[in-house]
Amino acid sequence: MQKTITPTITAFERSPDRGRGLARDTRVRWALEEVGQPYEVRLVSFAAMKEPAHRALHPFGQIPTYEEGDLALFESGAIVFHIAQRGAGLLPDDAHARARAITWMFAALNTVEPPILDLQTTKFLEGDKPWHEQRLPLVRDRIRDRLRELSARLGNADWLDGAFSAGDLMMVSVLLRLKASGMLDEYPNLCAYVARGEARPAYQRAFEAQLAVFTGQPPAA
Ligand SMILES: N[C@@H](CCC(=O)N[C@@H](CS)C(=O)NCC(=O)O)C(=O)O
Repeated sequence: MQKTITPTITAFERSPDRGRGLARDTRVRWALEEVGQPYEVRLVSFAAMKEPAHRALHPFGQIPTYEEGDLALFESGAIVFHIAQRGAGLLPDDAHARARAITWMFAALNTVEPPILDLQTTKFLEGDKPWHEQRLPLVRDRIRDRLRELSARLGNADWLDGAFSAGDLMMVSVLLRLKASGMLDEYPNLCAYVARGEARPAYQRAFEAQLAVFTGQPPAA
């Protein structure tokens, strides 16, 4: 990165996913690891996230946030984009390739993530509703539509558009939310794509760091 200020991000003090890496600080940690930028983490409780001090950083009272000197950002997409612009390795130099990588970041967040989040909402927040069982297959089908289309585009390629980029980082992060559902297994090339992302040393470091918050153990050296 161009600046030497060590950024500080926020993460859950108690991660509801029990350290499975699904909270959105993981994608930010991953981006920081990819560009080799050291960072600090401030852990916040659910109560503190809703306090004015945190809302000054994040109007919606959520994590992650990112502070670097007098710059404060929220929204994981904006944060990863900022990191990718400052560091090397997440956005190609060629202007068109760079614009396409950014397009994939938006596609991950705006087109692929929403139906996946909908599945989590219906599972965890609407399970007691009388219409839950009818809604579930509809939500799953909307996810399948996106997975089928993404799988067709990826084909046999390693990454979505040439070399690994912030677009892949975001897409893999989004798809990881589906792992436990088994839905990814229907698309072997997407499974392999996600596995390639998870195998990256930068991802592993990010995963271990967020897990350490949950276990209380320092990340393995
Ligand atoms: N669109 C936001 C979503 C942020 C978000 O939903 N954060 C979750 C953790 S992954 C959160 O803070 N949830 C607690 C809450 O909303 O109270 C982003 O990408 O950063």
